[in-house]
Amino acid sequence: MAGNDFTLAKPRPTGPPFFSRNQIAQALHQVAVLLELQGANVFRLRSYQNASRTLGGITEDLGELVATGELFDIKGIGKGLGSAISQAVGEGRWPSDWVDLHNNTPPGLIEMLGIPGLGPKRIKIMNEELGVDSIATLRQAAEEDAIAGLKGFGAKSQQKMLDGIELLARFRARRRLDIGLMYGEAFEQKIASIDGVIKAQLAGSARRRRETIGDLDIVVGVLDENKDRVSKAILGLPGIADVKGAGESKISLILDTSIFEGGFSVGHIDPNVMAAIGGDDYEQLESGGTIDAQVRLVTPEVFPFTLAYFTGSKEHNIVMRQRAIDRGLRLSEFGLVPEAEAGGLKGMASAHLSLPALDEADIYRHLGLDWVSPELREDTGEIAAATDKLLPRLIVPSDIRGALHNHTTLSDGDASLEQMADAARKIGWNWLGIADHSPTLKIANGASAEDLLAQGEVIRQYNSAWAKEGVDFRLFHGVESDILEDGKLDHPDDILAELDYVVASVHAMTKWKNRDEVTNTEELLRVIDHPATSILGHPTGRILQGRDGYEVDMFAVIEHMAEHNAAGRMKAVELNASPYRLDLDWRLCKYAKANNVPVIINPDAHSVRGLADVAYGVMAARKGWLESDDILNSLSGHDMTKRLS
Ligand code: DGT
Ligand code: CA
Ligand code: CA
Ligand code: ZN
Repeated sequence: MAGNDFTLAKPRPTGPPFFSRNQIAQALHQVAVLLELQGANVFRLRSYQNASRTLGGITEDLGELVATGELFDIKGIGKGLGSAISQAVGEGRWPSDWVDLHNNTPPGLIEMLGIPGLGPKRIKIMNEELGVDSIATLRQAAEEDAIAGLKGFGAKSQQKMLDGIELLARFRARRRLDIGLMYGEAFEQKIASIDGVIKAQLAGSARRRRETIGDLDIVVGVLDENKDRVSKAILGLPGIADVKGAGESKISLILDTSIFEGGFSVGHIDPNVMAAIGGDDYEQLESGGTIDAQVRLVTPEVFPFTLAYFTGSKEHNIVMRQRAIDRGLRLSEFGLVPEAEAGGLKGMASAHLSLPALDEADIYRHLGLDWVSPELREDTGEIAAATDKLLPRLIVPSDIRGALHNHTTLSDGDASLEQMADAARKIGWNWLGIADHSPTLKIANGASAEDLLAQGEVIRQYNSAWAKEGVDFRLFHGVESDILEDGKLDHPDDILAELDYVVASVHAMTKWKNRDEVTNTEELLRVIDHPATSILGHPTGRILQGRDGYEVDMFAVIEHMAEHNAAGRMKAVELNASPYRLDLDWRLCKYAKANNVPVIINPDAHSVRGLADVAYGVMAARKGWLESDDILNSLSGHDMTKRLS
């Protein structure tokens, strides 16, 4: 069951302790689930559930609790479970009845547990009543409408299962950028700290900052004589769920969440997003996921070539290779070899004939090019720009001086206005915009006009106090207004006129997704025409790996915004920086830039921690070729005041 989270973890090679607290808690939870699938006694499975929860919450070191025997003193850990856990942690052997339970449960039933919203109890019922024994047979039964008729199920839960199956399939195929980077950076660091490793660097789509990642590619620089030892050390790292192949200079494996020492958490998800991706089980689904990784071990001389090759993209590589051919050179992952000298030699055997390169920039220089930032390597004009020395000066995180779309406890945020302002100042921002939800969005506790105006009064007080104290920081007051029927905004016009700005957003996704592109586009154009609208929030409503956006002609939308801007009316398009959204898509950033439509990178923060999401927006904006002048975030508070007036 490679790649499935529902297995007993392998012991660490160096123990005791052979398993972490997390792994034991996970194993107990799984036993409880498997017992429930088998219809075991409720009390029995509850004791496993409780023990799992208890261990999940303790702060003491589990290895020590086992070593001293104090484990048995913990409430809810009886004699039986205590010995089972001690054996696992102390000797690296799982109890045989746990192993049997895993081995004797049909794999198809375990596979179904991965579907969000579907638990063991209902799997058991469907198995007994309809003979459903895998995801495939479940889908078939649901499509034949057989599930809806079962007692206690219904058409709604049948549809939810179909949606869950689709979500799971997407989710197994790719992971979001934030998750991929979390794995990738943890793995890169662990490899880098192995003795004998000269350099370890993440390549592939993660280095190019694609919005989703298929697998991780890591290039490791190591001397030939250390290769074997380093390979072995990599295979012994924690977090490896399975090894798919291990050759002399190439290792393929599967990582799971035990790579994260501090545990795994997906952070705050706002209720809209949560609703779109299958509810409460989401965190569990996410933390159960895995990611594939491919490691290449090469000598330091070859490292830059291998790094460039495995950074890709494939399309970029093809153009690069052709450019080399035009110059009588042969470019590969092993080097840049003059055709005339290579003769019949290929691959690693020709590496010693390569033109030298200390880093990637040398490779590009050999081909008459400026070094191309990895985000741009998608064959969308970067080679031509690198030839003509016209590559953009991409934005950097320190260009960000503030952001305009953030929530507080007035709607569905976790932090107060004061906490958000403090946090923004602490990270060195010069200003912060607050845009809580409008009344129509009940799921997000949209604020009334009265509360909104009161919030504005508080903001004015803060601003004048700061001005008096000589503090160079200010708050802007906005709203995230729902787009209603006929391109109208939530709140009456006179209320909206009181604000510094309005983020206009679609949240009625079902309605918008059931409509055609023309209708949706026209509606957006109308809302852009509304004099109060200053920013179009998360313009397509997509949730990465969750749901596609509604159909809309974003080119027409951007062109329409361009007309307003040309006439002196500021209409900015949001690049929502939440890693669940990254909407505006990076592919459209360049179009906004070409049309002089300003982009605002907004974290859509629902907590103090959420402000940090702006980093993903910066990655996407870089990928979209944006420079400091193209984004509103780079303005000073003083200039922002002028832009919004
Ligand atoms: P992913 O994993 O689907 O998110 O995307 P990548 O770009 O990481 O793709 P992956 O992992 O299949 O391969 C890593 C890089 O290796 C890719 O970006 C470019 C290079 N590469 C792989 N296959 C080919 C190929 O057939 N031709 C060329 N020129 N380059 C390739
Ligand atoms: Ca990859
Ligand atoms: Ca790969
Ligand atoms: Zn929103």
